[in-house]
Parts: sequence; C-alpha cells; structure tokens
Amino acid sequence: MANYLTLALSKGRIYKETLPLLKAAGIEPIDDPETSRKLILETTQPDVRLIIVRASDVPTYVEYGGADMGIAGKDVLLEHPKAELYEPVDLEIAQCKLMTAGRENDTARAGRLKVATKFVESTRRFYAEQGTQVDIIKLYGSMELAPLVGLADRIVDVVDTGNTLRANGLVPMEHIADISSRLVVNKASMKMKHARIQQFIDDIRIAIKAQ
Ligand code: PRT
Ligand code: MG
Repeated sequence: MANYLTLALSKGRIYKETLPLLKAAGIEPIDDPETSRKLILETTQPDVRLIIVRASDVPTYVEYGGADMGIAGKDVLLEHPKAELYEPVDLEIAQCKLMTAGRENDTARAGRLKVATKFVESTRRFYAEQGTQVDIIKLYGSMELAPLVGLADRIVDVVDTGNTLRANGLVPMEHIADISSRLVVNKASMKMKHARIQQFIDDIRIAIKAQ
C-alpha cells in the first residue's frame, strides 16, 4: 500500500452516506460495491483506493496498517477502547443512539439483570458507572429477539427511528451515547503520508460543512 492512500469502509449505510462526501472531495469509486464483488475499489483519484470490510473490522484494518484510514461508527470504535488510532473527524453521518431497551411493561425483578448485546464493552462500562451488576450475553445480531424469548431482560443496541424496537414490543429506556461515523487514521500513516492525509482531512471537512 506504499504509495496508495487506502480507506476502509463497510457496505450499506456507511458507504451510501460517505459517497457524497468523497465525491465533494473529488473521489469517486470506479465500481459500485453493492453490485461488484471486488473488495478493493479503485477511484477517480489514482492514488486513492477503497477497501470494503465488515463494519466491526474497520478499526482492526486501520490499527494494523491494512488501511491508512477508515470510516467506522462510534459504536464500533467504543468496542475497541485500546485501539491505537487517530480519530480526527466526526463525519456526522449514520447517526443514531446507543440505548438500552426492554419489554414495555417490564417490572423490577429479583436477581441480576441479563443484558443481551453485541456492544459488550459499552454495556459493561454503562452498567458499571451505574453501579448495577448485570450478566452480559454476547450476541451478533437480532438482539430484539432476546427479551421476547426470555434470553435477556434488556438489550443494548443502536436505535435510529425506533421502528425495529416498536415492531417487537420493546421500548427504548436509557440513553448511553450519541453515535455518528468517524474518520480514523493509522498512526504510522499519519506520520509517513502526512501531507496527503492532511489534504484528505481538509477536503472532507469542507465537504461536511457544505452538506
Ligand atoms: O451488518 P453488519 O453486521 O456487517 O454490521 P453493522 O450492522 O454494524 O453494519 P450496518 O451497515 O448495519 O451499520 C453500520 C453503522 O451504521 C453502525 O455501526 C452504526 O454506527 C450506524 N447506524 C446508524 C446504525 C443504525 N443507524 C441503525 N439503525 N446501525 C444499525 N442500525 C440498526 C438498528 O440496530 C436496528 O436494528 O438498524 C435497525 C433499524 O433501526 P431503527 O431504529 O430505525 O428501526
Ligand atoms: Mg447490519
């Protein structure tokens, strides 16, 4: 990746909402990842390429230099609290809230609360700050199901419209964090490709302001 500037991001909402910012910065992918099977996308700037990875893998790729930069939700970054990454720009895209949720008419119970989530780190920190002892159950998706089948009393998940919670008879309860996507940068790249990355950061900041 020596002379390239490589940006890691996930398909779906982050890709869709990043595209206009990249375009304003003069960067347009040659292929569409939603239709192409390519995982490395060349762009209209010959020295810039995009790599398509799972949302939760973005911090790993960037920390270990598989990409110079990446775009990841703050929810994902909070799960990597010790990652050696710069986080210079809040892109203000893919906004949502990290929240606890549970069944509508849930009453207080005896014993420890069971909380199902894929956000184990944030969940641990939230309940520790509250001084509440909980048992955390790690899931990889469809968290809304857990309270319905008695697997857990609560879930911790990102919420946007709240429609998914409502459709499953759940209600949002406590607000844990406001979430948006961030640009993250590998520390060595920041030193070795400083001028090029700073230019990219400046271009992206202008694009965000203009939006
Ligand atoms: O799908 P995969 O397992 O690969 O990864 P991912 O689910 O983390 O990726 P993706 O593309 O779904 O989300 C990428 C990022 O978008 C997340 O890391 C968040 O930072 C951000 N984001 C913003 C969201 C939402 N809004 C959101 N609503 N991520 C997920 N959701 C889910 C929510 O949990 C619910 O199940 O979308 C569903 C609909 O939300 P409601 O509240 O509008 O019904
Ligand atoms: Mg998803």
